Amino acid sequence: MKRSTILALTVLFLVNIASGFGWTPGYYDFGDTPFDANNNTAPIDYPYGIGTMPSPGVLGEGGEKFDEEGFFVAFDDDFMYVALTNSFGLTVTSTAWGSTYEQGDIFFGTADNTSAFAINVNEGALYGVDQWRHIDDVAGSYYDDVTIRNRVGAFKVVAGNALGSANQVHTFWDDLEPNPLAPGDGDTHVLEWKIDRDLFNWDGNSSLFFHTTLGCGNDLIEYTFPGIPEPGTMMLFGLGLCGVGFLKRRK
Ligand SMILES: [Ca+2]
Ligand SMILES: [Ca+2]
Ligand SMILES: [Ca+2]
Repeated sequence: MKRSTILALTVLFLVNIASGFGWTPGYYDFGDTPFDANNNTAPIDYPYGIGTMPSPGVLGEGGEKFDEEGFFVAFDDDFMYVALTNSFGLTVTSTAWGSTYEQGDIFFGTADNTSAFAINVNEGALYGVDQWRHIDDVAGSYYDDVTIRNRVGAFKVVAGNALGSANQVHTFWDDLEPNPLAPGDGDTHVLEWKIDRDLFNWDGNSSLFFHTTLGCGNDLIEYTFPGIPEPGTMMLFGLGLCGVGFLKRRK
């Protein structure tokens, strides 16, 4: 066997090991890792010297315990698929504060109302939202810090219409995360939902804005789905490429 062939096979083998993570028993294959740029960071500059890490950063219990670590959205013709990765699943308890905080609902909507809809994560149901509430007013939460309370925004649905079920699957991996924030460990939860697109009113090509937080406001996920290109746009793009091919051939 040539040395280059051996090298190619070795690389293939290593790639296969690296992509060993699967989304099973999930609904959609989002790729090889459940983490994205949200892992070990927060889109908020927290006070007390914590900075842009999930609060409390590397102090005390550490922000790892409260880390929201990945968020994924995809559509096919019939369904919307959403996945959230975090360190704790549906609830996390702070031993320092003696409080338990819930994972917030998954709010989404278009630019004119980014909290128009929500996946109620406890019921596994999709809601049209009439009223939502902020994070919990309990020990250890950022409720009293109005800037952060407002920044993390809608936390749970209070009133609305149940539009239908959001099929939900919750998977736990022990020590999956390779580089957790000190003094945390690598415990990883992935929550996934599969929702019938007919349940909510969306034109398919407007951007959809998603956000979710947890009851203490210690982290936040914000995600923009850019919309699905209209078939007309795809066709024009295709024609454009054909045109390039035509021009090239004429040279
Ligand atoms: Ca993490
Ligand atoms: Ca995070
Ligand atoms: Ca983690």
